Amino acid sequence: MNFNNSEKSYIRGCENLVGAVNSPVRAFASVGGNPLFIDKAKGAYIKDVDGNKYIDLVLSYGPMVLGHRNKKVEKAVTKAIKKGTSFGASTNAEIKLAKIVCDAFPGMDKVRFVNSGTEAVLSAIRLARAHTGKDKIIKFSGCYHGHMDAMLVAAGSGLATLSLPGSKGVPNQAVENTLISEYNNLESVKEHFDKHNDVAAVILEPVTGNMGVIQPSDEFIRGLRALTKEKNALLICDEVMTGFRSHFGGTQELLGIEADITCLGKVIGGGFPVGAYGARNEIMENVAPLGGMYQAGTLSGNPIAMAAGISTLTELKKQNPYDKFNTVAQKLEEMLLTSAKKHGIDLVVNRFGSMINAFFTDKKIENFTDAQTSDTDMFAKFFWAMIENGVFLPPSQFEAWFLSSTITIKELKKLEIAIENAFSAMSS
Ligand code: KE4
Repeated sequence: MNFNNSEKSYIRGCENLVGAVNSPVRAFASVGGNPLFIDKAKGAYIKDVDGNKYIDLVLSYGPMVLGHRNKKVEKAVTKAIKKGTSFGASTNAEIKLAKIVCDAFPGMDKVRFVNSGTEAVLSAIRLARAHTGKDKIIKFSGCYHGHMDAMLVAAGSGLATLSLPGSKGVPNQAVENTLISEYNNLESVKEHFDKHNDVAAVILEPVTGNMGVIQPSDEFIRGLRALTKEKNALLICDEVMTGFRSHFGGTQELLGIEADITCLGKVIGGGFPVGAYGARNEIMENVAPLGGMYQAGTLSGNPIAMAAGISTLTELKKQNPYDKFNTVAQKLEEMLLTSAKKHGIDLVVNRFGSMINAFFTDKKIENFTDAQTSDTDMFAKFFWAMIENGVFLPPSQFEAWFLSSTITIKELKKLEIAIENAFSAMSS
């Protein structure tokens, strides 16, 4: 495969962009080599600037659940653009998307649209503090909730990949109210509540994607819900990645819990910058202009992004691809495990709905410490071997791979061959 044009773009990109990227994970730091530059995409496929074509399991880290250039979404966006792109005033499109989202989440009466998952989380944390009058926030190591100061403590995703414990530029004062627990370990949460009576909220990814895919145990997730209720703390489910990916609504519903505040992003923007946070009325009425908690945004509720979100969720509801996602993910898991076993490679596959990933370890992966036993060098070899075989995976052991509804038997056959070729090359 030739990557000459990507390399030229990388060199040019380094002139005026930091590391030639606008988000660290795109730099391919943890898999080595130079990043790919993408030219275009359609359906289940993406093409780089050298014309190499790949089955896309990155899907923009989640948003492209209908695949690239879905006809209905493209038509809706094109129509919206012809009416103007931004007004700084309310539009009916915001009302329409808000209703679709709130109707999909039993515990959500109102929603506020913002422009990214990070903005959704920082607003949700401010809201939890406003509603409870308390300051402490408990998060879980390995979970990533965007790059707000208070969350950049033992975060997963980019930081885990770069193995930085926090981030430079985050003052101690910004994280002194952030407490860290271990995912799937309820005791580690109880310990904080035993020591602190000013915990405003616990925030978690209801199924993680940022330390690879990890499901909560029933005992953990239900215990966490009960504990937060008992301690008058709010439960914030960060569904930026999981929202609408494994069920038309929140993963929380599949897990049998109801969050107090839910954060959303990715899928609800259909490839455009949209984040959101929502809750029942008594909580959301704290938010300006109704209440004293301030949060604002020039492009919040942007009409083009709303059109993309409305058409994506409308098409998603119509397609209802969730059983198919489970079937495709199960087949992918079987292919990975069968081929890894044949070539004597230690592999664990975790999946939940349309999120799946492989860990190069023989350990059961239930938390970030487990995930870190993965052999990231093996992952890097696998990543490039899959690129050579026409499959684009997220360039990090600590990311989820995503399925879109455009994946068919044809792509599954290609994936099976690619996996077998990759493991065969790695074991020889
Ligand atoms: P954004 O600010 O990147 O839109 O969302 C932050 C965020 C919040 N919560 C969860 C659970 C998330 O997964 C994310 C962002 N996810 C990463 C992928 N691991 C985005 C990819 C990137 O950083 O470039």
